[in-house]
Amino acid sequence: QLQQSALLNAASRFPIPAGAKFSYGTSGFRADASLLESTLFRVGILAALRSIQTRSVIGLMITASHNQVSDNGVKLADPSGGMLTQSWEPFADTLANASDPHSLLQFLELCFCLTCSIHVEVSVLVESEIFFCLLKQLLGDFIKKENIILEGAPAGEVLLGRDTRPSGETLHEAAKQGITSIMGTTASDMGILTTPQLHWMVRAKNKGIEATELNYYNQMLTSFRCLLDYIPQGDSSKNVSDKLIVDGADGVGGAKLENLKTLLGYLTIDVRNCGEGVLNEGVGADYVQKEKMVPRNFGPADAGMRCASLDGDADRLVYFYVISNSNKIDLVDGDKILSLFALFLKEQLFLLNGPEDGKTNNSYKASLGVVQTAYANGASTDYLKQMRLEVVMTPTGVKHLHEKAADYDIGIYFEANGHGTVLFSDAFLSWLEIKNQELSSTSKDSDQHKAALRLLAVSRLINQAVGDALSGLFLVEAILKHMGWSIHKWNELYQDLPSRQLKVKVVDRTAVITANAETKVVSPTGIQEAIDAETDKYPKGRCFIRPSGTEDVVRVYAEASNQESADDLAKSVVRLVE
Ligand code: NG1
Ligand code: ZN
Repeated sequence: QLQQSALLNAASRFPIPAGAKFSYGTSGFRADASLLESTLFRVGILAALRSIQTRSVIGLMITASHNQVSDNGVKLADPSGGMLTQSWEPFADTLANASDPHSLLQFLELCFCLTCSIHVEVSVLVESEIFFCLLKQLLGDFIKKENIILEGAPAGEVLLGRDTRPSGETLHEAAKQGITSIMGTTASDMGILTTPQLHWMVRAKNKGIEATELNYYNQMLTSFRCLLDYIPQGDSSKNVSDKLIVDGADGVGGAKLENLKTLLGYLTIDVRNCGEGVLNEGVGADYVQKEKMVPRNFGPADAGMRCASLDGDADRLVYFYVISNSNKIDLVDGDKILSLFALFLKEQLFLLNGPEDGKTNNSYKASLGVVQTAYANGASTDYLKQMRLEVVMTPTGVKHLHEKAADYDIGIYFEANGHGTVLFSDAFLSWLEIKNQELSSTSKDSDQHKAALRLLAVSRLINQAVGDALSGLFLVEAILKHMGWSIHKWNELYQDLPSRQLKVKVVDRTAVITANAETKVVSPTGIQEAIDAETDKYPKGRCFIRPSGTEDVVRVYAEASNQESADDLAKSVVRLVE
């Protein structure tokens, strides 16, 4: 049974703000923090139901990532630690918006394909009077539709995390009330965390692993040190500077890294923007990637040094170096991180296959794939293909990339903005564990054995649940040391095509519908032909538009052989959209 009185009492404290419309987009709900209490309460309810249905622990993260400090947001982590299953997103939308009869009706239609009689009945109800009844009915119907058996089901558990935004505390309280109003579901407060830490904890807890922050750090640092232990002997790694400067975006990631940095052995990290300034303002991975300018507290004195930037909730990572005598940077973005990881992992797979590839009794042909979106720089895609890697394109949003990457034994995905990770299949990992044991008795410390150890270490270092700036950073650092590469050498893998990204405020962004991994507009008609005609005017021109999933805008991306052309192409397509 739903605890009706608790639910109704709590619901009355979180009315929906007038005129607000919420949509569970690329990364959950996001809005000005002052509008979000009712949403957090309802997402809390949804998380509790998901936990009961899956009989697993669910995560609820309160963050608006790289957006301004006055914004906030919420997203759910499913039992695997990945994003909430897409089939529940419409329920999240309807629940978050369910004070008006129209959205309730949509929900009911979704559930039962209802008849006109109910249509009339619902539409005559007056909003203010029926709020409680709607919420109750909504949940009741939803519970039936999703076959959530409440009776006899163990109580649910939801892990709650939040970033450093001041609004996080109040929103956390609203979410907790929503969670605990469903059948004694527990809300476990994990405190202030990076988004990937919470996803990691959900995954760990559901696998029976201790889901503490300390355990997260231990696993990361042990595998980082293991990778350093197996760096090839020689001079080249000695040429890699031991110093790294990190921009923490004045968010949660910088503070976490600050705690870790004394435990790193060879690497000396200078963490700046740890929370003393305004979150994401002139700092952070999004700013660095989009503006290509030095973040606050960086300047000409840092010229040439290896620098990295995290976003506000530390699930994005980009590298850069300051160009001499300027405030401009050379960006080493998610595409280059992906390329670095792909080269390293391909090399390890090659070594692992060993001299007798295919002839041993215990061989395994592991598949390796890389996943990108249309925002990946065209030069990166060309480069990856030249390296004979299998490249797949998906729509924007981690859930799409993650799902594709999971098709491979080793699937690497990255968005150009620095969100990505490496996934290992269970089948490959089980085989690798056995192979490693075999090699440690037959050919300990051979190239093949070291490759097995490195691959196992990467699978433990890199977050298997979601893109993670901290674990990504440690993997980059270990690989650069392994390769003996400076950031400059890494950046020379290929040269980015000049690009420009712009956004257009529109009345209704959902009017733009795309296909082919967002590279073609199918509606409104005629616009794609106009974009093609513009693009054809520029050598190496490429351009696409898509509705943002996190902001009320349509995004325009253009690429061309020089910066002026990329700018012109983007601007002319903006005019087409306006
Ligand atoms: P939208 O607003 O849907 O473009 C942005 C990023 C995504 C992803 C999400 C979640 C770009 C162009 N888009 O989504 O890649 O990171 O935010 O944070 O960077
Ligand atoms: Zn983020």
